[in-house]
Amino acid sequence: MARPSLLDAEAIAAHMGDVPLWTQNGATIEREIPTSNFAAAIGLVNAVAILAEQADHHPDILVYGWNKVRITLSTHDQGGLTILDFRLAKAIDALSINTLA
Ligand code: H2B
Repeated sequence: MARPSLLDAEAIAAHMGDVPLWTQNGATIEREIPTSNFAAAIGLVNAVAILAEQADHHPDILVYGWNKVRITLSTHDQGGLTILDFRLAKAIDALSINTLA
């Protein structure tokens, strides 16, 4: 299947409107998710891993500060943001997450 191409700045701005919990950071988008405890953080990582495998699109995931998860999305083989990143961001947002905030 053809890989989607890079989004331009205008398209990125439009997609950012659909994912208000995410912040653009250069060629990536990021979401910080504080959860209730370490087990909830790991549960979230596992749920994201399943979505990533289904999409064949894989985020960087950092668990830190005992209960927080930072998810960073970018399309490595395109060197920036594509529709795949925004699709996965929306799928992550649709998870039922036991967050603190
Ligand atoms: N994930 C991300 N984030 N970027 C990619 O370019 C990417 C990926 N490529 N997951 C996929 C796997 C590619 O290596 C396979 C062959 O589809």
